[in-house]
Amino acid sequence: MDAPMQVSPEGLAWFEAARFGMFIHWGLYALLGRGEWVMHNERIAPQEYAGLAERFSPTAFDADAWVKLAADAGQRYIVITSRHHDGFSMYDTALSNYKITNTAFGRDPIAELAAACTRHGVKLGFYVSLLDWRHPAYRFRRESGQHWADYLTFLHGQVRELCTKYGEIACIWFDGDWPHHTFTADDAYFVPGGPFRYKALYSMIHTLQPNAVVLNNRHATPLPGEDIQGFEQDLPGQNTAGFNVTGPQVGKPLEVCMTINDHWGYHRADTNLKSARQLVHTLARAASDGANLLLNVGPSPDGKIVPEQAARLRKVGAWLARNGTAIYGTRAGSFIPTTDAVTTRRDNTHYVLVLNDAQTVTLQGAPPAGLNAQLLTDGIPVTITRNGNAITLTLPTAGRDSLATVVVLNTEETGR
Ligand code: FHN
Repeated sequence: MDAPMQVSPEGLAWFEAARFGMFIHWGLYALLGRGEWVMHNERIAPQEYAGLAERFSPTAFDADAWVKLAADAGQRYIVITSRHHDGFSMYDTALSNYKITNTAFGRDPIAELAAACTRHGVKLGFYVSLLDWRHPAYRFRRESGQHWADYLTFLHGQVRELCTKYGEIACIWFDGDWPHHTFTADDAYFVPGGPFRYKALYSMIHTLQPNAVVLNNRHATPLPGEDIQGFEQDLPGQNTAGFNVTGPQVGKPLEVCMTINDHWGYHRADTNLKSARQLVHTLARAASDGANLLLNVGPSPDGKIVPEQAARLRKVGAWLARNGTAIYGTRAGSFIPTTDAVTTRRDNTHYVLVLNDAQTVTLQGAPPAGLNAQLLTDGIPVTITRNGNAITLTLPTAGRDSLATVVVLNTEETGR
């Protein structure tokens, strides 16, 4: 019998209901504090870059503190970089000596995170870079005499490790194969030496971890075996960052990944943080599109989640503690999203997430008669006025939430 090629229905349902996750970009690059692309951007030779491993000593790393923060933020899963494009493994792999357990730090943070995730009821998943700026069989085949098959053995072997060493996982999140990107002399060494053998890779994951979803951030329509369609730095259907050239595939579960500031990896000078209000609005818009939000933090080289990022996450978590029923386990909204409001839906209940401070909000695509409306948090009634296919809600002045106010609309309608 052929190996299963998709996640189990239970795994997919869990992932879709989770709606909010923490992305963590953490690696040697944190030491330089100029983002995770610093090795390429500043043309640092692999040997020189490897010197960072001698200095890497994140003694403040506390897996429980990280996972507790995610839980406090209302994030139901964590996706951490097991190996980014720089080729340094952040766990105790048997397939490379270029790894965190060979530094003075000597610990396996991913094992510690896996244990902490179990303690705090958060799921753990792994980012895996397909691209490797250092591996002899990826970048230096001519010099090393190694072959593309050697890289595939390494890559598939690492994925097997991640699927077998750390208990049940949420996902494997691939990155670094970008079919729509035009390579130039500048980044010619990014080009893989052959196919990644996705069918075998995905079958292995789905066999070893039947409840884990596979996502490949190829900025393209998902391939067979990819369970989720991802969007980078944009909501589904938008393409302000230039990555999302293909629109959302109908019926596919979606995930948006986004930075809190303008970098994934730790960047000392990047203080352009999105506010808690902006983050709540992005989470609401993603949920109203039927998408999860995987929100990134870039921990510092000493192993701490940057306090300004943590503070924003806690504010989002406090909002979710009041309003999470409008986000978790919901489906995309039935009303047309506007700049003022978006909606999500659970059966016959619609949640209107009001994103401005105006007293009225108008929604197009009104459901049938028999509607009633109230604020989610304290049940204060909201007035509904109909005008053809539109409804206008008049909100009370009391009970408003400075991040986003949720109105519950109940209808007798069935189905979507
Ligand atoms: O190049 C990476 C980047 O460093 C980061 O990991 C993001 C996360 O979605 N993905 C790549 C760009 O597509």
